[in-house]
Amino acid sequence: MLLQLPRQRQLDLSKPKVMGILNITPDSFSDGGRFIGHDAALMQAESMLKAGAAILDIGGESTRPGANEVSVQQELDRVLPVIELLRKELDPVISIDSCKTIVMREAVAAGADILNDIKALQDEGAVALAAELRVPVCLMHMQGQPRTMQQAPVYQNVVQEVCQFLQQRADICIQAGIAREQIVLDPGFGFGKSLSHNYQLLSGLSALVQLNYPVLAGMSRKSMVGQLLELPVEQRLAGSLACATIAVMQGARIIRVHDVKETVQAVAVAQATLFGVEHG
Ligand code: 7PM
Repeated sequence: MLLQLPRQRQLDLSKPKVMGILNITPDSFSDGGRFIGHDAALMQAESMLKAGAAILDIGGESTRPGANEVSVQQELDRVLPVIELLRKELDPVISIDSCKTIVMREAVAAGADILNDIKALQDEGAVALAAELRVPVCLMHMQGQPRTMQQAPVYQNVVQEVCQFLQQRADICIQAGIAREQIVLDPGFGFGKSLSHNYQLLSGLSALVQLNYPVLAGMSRKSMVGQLLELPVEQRLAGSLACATIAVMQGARIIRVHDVKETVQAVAVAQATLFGVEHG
């Protein structure tokens, strides 16, 4: 399980890795002035890498559940300067969280290594672009559209349906020339799923792992933690760590989180349980 990144680099997923979330939105680094914002993004990136993040996921908040649409130009203006800055200053592995083909293309040109698409490359031209760019892709499952998906999600068997969808998308990608080894699958926790659906998916995550692609799981601070425990977003760390641990124990290889330092510790415990300890 070795993802081939641009510029002759690789990401080894034989052991689970932590992906740190770096949201580039006006309110996440609120200041009005772009330079202070970029400074704050750089500092947060530096701290996540120091805490052990293997990947930084950069998003311009285009597709958050219930969120307002962001224009392509706005998204480009938000993410491109930060990608260039990170590439120059820290040279981390960067994924671009976007479903817009223009943003994907420009982000990779600016230095992004991985495409993270919550629409699983279903937009016009996205599969062909990923094949052309030869970068790894994360395909995520979502039922419905971001603005309305949480209204009444319905499944007969959520684990089976998510696996079926992701297997189909992976097949389409491979047919279009994307290397099998460059595909990561993600069940899309919270994207068109009820609380019960989310826990059925977490419980059955090993079924997705068995499709034989690296699996990414993103549950950090999500409502599957908050709704269950009746806690606001700033008190969801312990629940999120439990989710991360349970996912890694079933074979997930990338855990997408806000709280990198704590998650790296939880993942290390799960990893030692699964694979043993190296020394001592
Ligand atoms: C509001 C609600 C704000 C939800 C942000 C979110 C995933 C992702 C997101 C995921 C992959 C968040 C989500 N979630 N990409 N992007 N997998 N691959 O909590 O689960 O960050 S946005």
